[in-house]
Amino acid sequence: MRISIPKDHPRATSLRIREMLVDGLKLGLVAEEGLIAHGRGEAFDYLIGEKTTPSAIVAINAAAAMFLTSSHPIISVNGNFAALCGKEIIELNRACGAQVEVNIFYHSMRRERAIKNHLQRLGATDILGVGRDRTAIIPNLNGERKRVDPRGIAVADTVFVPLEDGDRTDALIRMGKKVVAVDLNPLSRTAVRATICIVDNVVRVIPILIQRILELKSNNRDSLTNILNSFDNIRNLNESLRLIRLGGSEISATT
Ligand code: PTJ
Repeated sequence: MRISIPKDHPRATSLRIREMLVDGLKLGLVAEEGLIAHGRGEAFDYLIGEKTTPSAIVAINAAAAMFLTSSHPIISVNGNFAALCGKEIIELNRACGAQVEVNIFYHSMRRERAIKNHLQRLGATDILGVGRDRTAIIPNLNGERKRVDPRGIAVADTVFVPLEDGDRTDALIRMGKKVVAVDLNPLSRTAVRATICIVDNVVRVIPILIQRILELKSNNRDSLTNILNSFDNIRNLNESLRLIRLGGSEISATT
């Protein structure tokens, strides 16, 4: 049921993000299980105060440097990401040249095509990983996610995986690829196994990431490599946990 969310509702933004997922479900982009996965994310978002933390900014900076130093980066898109950030996925593709590949856990041809059509309606031109294009295999991975496009994830040096389930991150790392993840849960296997994990809501991350890529574009390779070398994923995850413990969202009488 759709109600008009009062602008001054303390959870207004969070409720609007929920509605984007419900709309995505109705459009056939999001798996039913995607709503539950979002709920897990929401709980962690609450704990970090529903804002981008300083440690997330450090990770976004490193992710921007990673995109700009990669020769074949790929943006992997699942149902939740398509529903939450459709327009921004195209902007990210234009900002850094990374191609877009659909790769979904709860696989169906219908949903795969719906995600492709949705992105094309928003202006995407070349979407990989749909239908007969999934002829390459990620080794050491079970399930349909192992089937990827031989022009995309299979040969990528860096894969961007927002809202991931951990198995694939692990398998991609074992293939020698760099993995940039966005996951609100700093304890998840994805977060721990990724080369760079941004602990923040993907809705807030992508606009900042695009802006940072555009700002860093004119930097030389050495300075980008310095940014990457000074980033330590586990240290950054621990900083995110420390911020949660400190109370990104302090209890007050108005909460
Ligand atoms: O479209 P499909 O079939 O590929 O399915 C996508 C989901 C997300 C359903 C699937 O990959 C899945 O089940 O994922 P998991 O294992 O539940 O992991 C999703 C992770 O994303 C969890 O750790 C959540 O905390 C986190 N998460 C949820 N919403 C957000 C988020 N992280 C960042 N931003 C969010 N909005």
